[in-house]
Amino acid sequence: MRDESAEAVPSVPWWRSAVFYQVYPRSFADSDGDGVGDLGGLRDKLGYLELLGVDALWLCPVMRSPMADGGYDVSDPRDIDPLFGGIATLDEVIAEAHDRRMRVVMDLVPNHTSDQHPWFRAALAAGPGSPERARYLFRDGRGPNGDAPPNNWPSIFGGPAWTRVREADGRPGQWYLHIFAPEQPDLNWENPEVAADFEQAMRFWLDRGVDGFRIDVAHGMAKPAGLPDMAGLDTRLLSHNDDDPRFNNPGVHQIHRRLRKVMDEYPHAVAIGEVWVDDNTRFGEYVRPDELHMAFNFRLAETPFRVDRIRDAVDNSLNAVAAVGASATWTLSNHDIEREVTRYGGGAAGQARARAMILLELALPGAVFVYNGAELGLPNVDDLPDAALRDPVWERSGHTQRGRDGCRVPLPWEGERSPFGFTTGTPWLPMPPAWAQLTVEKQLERLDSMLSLYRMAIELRVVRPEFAGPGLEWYGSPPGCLAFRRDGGLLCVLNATDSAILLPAGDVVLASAPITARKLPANSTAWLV
Ligand code: TEU
Repeated sequence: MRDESAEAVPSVPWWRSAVFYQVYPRSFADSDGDGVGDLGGLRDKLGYLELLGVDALWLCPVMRSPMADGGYDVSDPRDIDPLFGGIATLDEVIAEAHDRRMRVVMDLVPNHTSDQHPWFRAALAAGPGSPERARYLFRDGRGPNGDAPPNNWPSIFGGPAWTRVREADGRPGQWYLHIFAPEQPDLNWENPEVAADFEQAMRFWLDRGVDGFRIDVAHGMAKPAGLPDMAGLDTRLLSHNDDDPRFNNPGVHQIHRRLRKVMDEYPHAVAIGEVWVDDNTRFGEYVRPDELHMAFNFRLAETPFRVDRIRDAVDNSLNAVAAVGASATWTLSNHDIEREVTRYGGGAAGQARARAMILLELALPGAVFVYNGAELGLPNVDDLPDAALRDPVWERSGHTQRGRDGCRVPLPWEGERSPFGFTTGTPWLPMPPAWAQLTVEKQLERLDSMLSLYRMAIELRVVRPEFAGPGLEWYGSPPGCLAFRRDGGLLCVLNATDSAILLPAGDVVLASAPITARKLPANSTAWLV
């Protein structure tokens, strides 16, 4: 393990332009044959990630959890779940990743715990008005018998955001708030014990050598005084707007300032917030110099393959951070979002557009987040059998919304048949037979594969001086196309029309599709210097 505390902190921190690789541990690689990916599987594949050339890994939650929401329901924030292999295996992952010059960022979940967390069990046992209940958001119900929830808030996963508990005498009692599943009770961040415990968890992992955190629902935590009803009730699942009282309350910034003080004790480490806030000014508040280092900007992931919208997303993302001197982040997908190949139309066009978009993304100034499997061009799996679905959204929506499992299907590594080397057992979600063509093994052999494109692009981004500088300038381009130039001189041209265009002057260093007679085909991107 490197002792970076002794090293001088460089003026440009490592994370500013890093390529992060998001590992969804359940789905990456399984080392023990139980069909669920684990840290041993990740350790065994670190060579693959080094070959891919990424700077850092972001591990989705691996803490102890009953797995009601794929690990985002944490029952012990200072231990690794046995399903993933235990704490010694995490130490190995960190040490080996560091040996291979990759950083490791863990996912922390401050907004809620698991309902199996000792604190929540104690809260249930202790009864109304107790200090145990004061760590969560317990309230009496409305109506004469208290049998209506305390307010009208819906859960992001469907149904009400409140569940009524049974008190010790067996009678229906208070309600507790859960913005996500009932198995994920919201913590009361006004209780000093909550912040203290979270800080303890941060130090616990930082002391073990992790290089930072992805902070789950970083726009959550703070709640409005009195928990008022939501005006203009918004019952969409997995989605919300900026005025939603469940999120983005001003008190959240005080929390981030407090957490930043802990981060500053570990100057090399980074905190990246999951911040679903649309307004640029309000988004920027999260990355002021004394709050989070970076925040996920989801505009590109929400943008269809249209140049006007892509250009808007880029401008907005850059503007949102420029005002506060923070750096941008870019992401096309993650474990909550439909995979980009599918989002861009699927099939050959979806693949071509995803290739074009990764070159666009890697040409931008800032940090890039690659979700595991994107480098293989995996499509969403939209025909999983009902019985296989695990996302709480499926049950909570009364089987009307299938949820996010389609982007969480395990990775195909090798061979001709499922489970494609992912496991020696039965994968936790079935893997499509057609993925025989998308295995790592097959794609390593072909220069024209998605994987080879990622490898070449990431390498060029590191070694070429033309990627230098924080800024970009838009460049004239024909309708349906866009072009920008980086400070260092890289020119990135995207053709989103359905016919080829003539490239401007310059040497092509990489293109997402073959260039003949200086023509950039439809649905593709080229890098020129
Ligand atoms: O997601 C938070 C969140 O708000 C998402 O549900 C978001 O609204 C939606 O995905 C937008 O499409 C985080 C995690 O990324 C997610 O996997 C967890 O289920 C959730 O927190 C609860 O911890």
